[in-house]
Amino acid sequence: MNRIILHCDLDCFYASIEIRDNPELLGKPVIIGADPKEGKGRGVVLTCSYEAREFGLHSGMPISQAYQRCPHGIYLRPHFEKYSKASKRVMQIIKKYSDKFQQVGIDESYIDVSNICFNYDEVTQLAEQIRRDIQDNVGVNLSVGCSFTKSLAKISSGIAKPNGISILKPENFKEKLKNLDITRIPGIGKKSKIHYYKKGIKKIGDIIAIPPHKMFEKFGKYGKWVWNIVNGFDNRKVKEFSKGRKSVSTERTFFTDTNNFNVIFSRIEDLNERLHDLVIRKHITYKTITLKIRFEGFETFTRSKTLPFPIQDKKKVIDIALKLYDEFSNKRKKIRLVGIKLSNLEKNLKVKQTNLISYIKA
Ligand code: TTP
Ligand code: MG
Repeated sequence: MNRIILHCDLDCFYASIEIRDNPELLGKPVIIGADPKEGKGRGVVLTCSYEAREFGLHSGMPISQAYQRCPHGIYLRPHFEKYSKASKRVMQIIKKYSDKFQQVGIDESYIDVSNICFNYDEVTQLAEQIRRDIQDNVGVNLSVGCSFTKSLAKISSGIAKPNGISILKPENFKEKLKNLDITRIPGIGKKSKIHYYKKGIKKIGDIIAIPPHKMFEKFGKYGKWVWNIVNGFDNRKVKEFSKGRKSVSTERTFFTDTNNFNVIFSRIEDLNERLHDLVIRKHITYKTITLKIRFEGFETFTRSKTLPFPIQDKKKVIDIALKLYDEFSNKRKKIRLVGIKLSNLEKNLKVKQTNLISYIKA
């Protein structure tokens, strides 16, 4: 019997919380991120409502560009504490439905319900129940994707969005995927798609059809991984790496507050070295990299990046940490503390220090 895995992901999470708390925003283009300052603002869009997405807005877009495309949008600053509280509540609720539960981001989780549901009607009922539970108790929309592997469940939740359920069964998943654009695959974004397009690969069907060794020749290890997942080969289990340990992190306070980039950079490198001594020794891979910054006066912020699949790559962490650092638009303030956290951990005895995701631009 195939496994049955659900991937649960909230719709436009930060924006949904703001809309929940101010229903007048419902149905409007709501953008969460930096202050656009009438098009002159710095920083990025963290997320936006589906109405805003119709204007081409998306997470990571410079806020100035978002403003050009959607000047009448409602631009709000984030309230991270509120989101963190809602996230904890959502995860508590989802966890009730299965012991095999794995949180993978602030608003994303997998549950394995193979021992709970025996056919796809039952799966649909269960997914509806979870969605109602979240709506009644947290007041936001959850989309649920179901399939027999984690990666197909994740692609499926993308199909389900917004506010729906989608099921990819062993007997129909190839048919349902074949006409979708390759950017539906986790990890293939706007930049890496160009690479695939150049070699004639545009639809998921193009990947399904190609012999696997060709994918390896053309796109390396990541290409082979992509071939495997769209053909239904992904044995990864829904399980936390360890009940006790969900992340590894380290942080340091500066002797005196500083905004000297070289000092900050070398401290980030030190922290990264120390974390990698540990993760290499313990054969730990991670998917999420978080940078913590405390400014003078104790204002503390974190920024995270979650990759589509686990890595153990010291250099990549530095690259990502620097990009995250760039997102702090308030560079004039001096910094008191920096920290790095690696989370979404998995144990992998075979892990090598290689850059498995060289095709993904972070
Ligand atoms: P996502 O689940 O990727 O996006 P989303 O929930 O906003 O929208 P979707 O309906 O497509 O799932 O991310 C969850 C939250 O994480 C998002 O609301 C804001 C935050 N986030 C960032 O801060 N930076 C980012 O680059 C992304 C992608 C998300
Ligand atoms: Mg989401």
